[in-house]
Amino acid sequence: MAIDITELAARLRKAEADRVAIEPLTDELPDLGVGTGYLVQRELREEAGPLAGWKLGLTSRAKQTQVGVREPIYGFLAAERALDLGATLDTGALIQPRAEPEIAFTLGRDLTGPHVTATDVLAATASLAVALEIIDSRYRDYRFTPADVVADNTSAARYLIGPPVSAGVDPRLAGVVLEHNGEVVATACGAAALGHPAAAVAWLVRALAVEGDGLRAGEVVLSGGLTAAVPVVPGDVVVASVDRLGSIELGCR
Ligand code: OOG
Ligand code: MG
Repeated sequence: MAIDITELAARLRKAEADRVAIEPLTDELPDLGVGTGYLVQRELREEAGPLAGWKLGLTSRAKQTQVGVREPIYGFLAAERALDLGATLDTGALIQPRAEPEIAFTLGRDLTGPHVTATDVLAATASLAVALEIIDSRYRDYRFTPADVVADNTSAARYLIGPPVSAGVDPRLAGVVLEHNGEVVATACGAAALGHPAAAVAWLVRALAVEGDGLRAGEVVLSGGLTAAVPVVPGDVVVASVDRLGSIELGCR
């Protein structure tokens, strides 16, 4: 069967707009590969308006185990999906939201190329910040293959970035605490993301290089959830803390 990229992108866009989860694309198209998943994602990206940057997915063992996909992936961050500090999350706009703590990088200069390392990433970073990503798979119960989740822009939905901390902090050994309604539900450290959050960003730069793309000065990169994600419902409060980067809090309505 010929694969219609535009139709698959439309299906995902409709699921998001209607807030109704769909079955994985691979139920119908078992041969759908990750490469085709990225083509669907690219189509969504072209319609998403201005981009704030990029996101890594499934860079930690905790995240990989939670969704049963054992390879890192990347997606894009639409500028209009950013939450302001102090704002509440409208869970009614989403299907099955989950929150996860991440470390955000803001690039001070462009970074491209097939051989970029974690050291290069740290040298090009203007600031780091604690972040909370709100993911929302468009697939029922987060059931997906790597190709499905890549097509669905790696479940991206909303994100909240804390105050920038100028580079000089090495986040590898930074402790991470995730609290849900006052209870510590998970702890981690920066190294949970591919050994070093900057290594995760370097992986992204190398992956983008294959597409002739790269990071631009001013772009934000979420380096991937460091713990398993926690489901959120109205009334919940989630707090993410990272050593030397501080804490951010998100209330849900
Ligand atoms: C995939 C999205 C993964 C991360 O940080 O690992 C992601 C999912 O869990 O649905 O954003
Ligand atoms: Mg994430």
